[in-house]
Amino acid sequence: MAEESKVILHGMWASPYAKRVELALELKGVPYEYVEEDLVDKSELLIKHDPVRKKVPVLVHNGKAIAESLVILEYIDETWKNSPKLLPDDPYKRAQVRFWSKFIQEQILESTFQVLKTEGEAQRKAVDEVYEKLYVLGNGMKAFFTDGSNPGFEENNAGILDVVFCSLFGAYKAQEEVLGLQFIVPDKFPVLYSWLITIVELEAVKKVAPPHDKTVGILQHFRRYALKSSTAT
Ligand SMILES: N[C@@H](CCC(=O)N[C@@H](CS)C(=O)NCC(=O)O)C(=O)O
Repeated sequence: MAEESKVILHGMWASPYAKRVELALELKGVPYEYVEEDLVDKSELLIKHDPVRKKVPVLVHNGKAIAESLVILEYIDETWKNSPKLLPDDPYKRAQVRFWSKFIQEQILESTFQVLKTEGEAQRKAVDEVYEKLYVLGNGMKAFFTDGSNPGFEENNAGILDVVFCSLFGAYKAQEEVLGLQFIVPDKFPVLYSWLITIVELEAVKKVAPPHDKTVGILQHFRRYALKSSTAT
């Protein structure tokens, strides 16, 4: 454990990016203070700590601020070296974890937002795009898991990839309720499905997961707002 640590996390309960950091701190057993941000009226401290993006999450460790969720996850792993190791020791496996985490962040997350923001034909197209990307991820994970890189089947071997995947699909029941469809369809994506249902059972995940009804509420709100804005333009 790092000595004399004062850790503050600026987050927002529904942010998948902030959830990743909460989950990583929880898995590592790092005590921290949590500051819930109102994203329409951000705190002066958030703006001071992240003047470039002014976004959550920001982790402040002994007065030093770190922004960008994937950067923060690596910082946590390098600072608190106790298990679980969030990144593998082997450089090649580490590179794979970084590659697939970015793939989830840059490709899949954006496409799932499109599904939430559209309806009718546009939504069908967006869903197909998510499925294409999940198919690629599923194949990638099959290869990754079978070479001995276990996904987080236990609290003590969960890593960055588990955290990133879970931050996007951990609330899959709420997503299904709001959208009336499944992203991680068991028959289409068996590896991803068994990975997901295993991760959501981890104690740390249950601890940081927001309540189902609250998540349904914000997804519905976000969807209504996005659909209204698109018909207004
Ligand atoms: N790439 C960033 C994305 C962070 C992000 O987009 N955060 C959103 C909340 S989900 C935010 O703070 N939005 C406020 C704004 O854009 O003003 C990360 O991984 O940390």
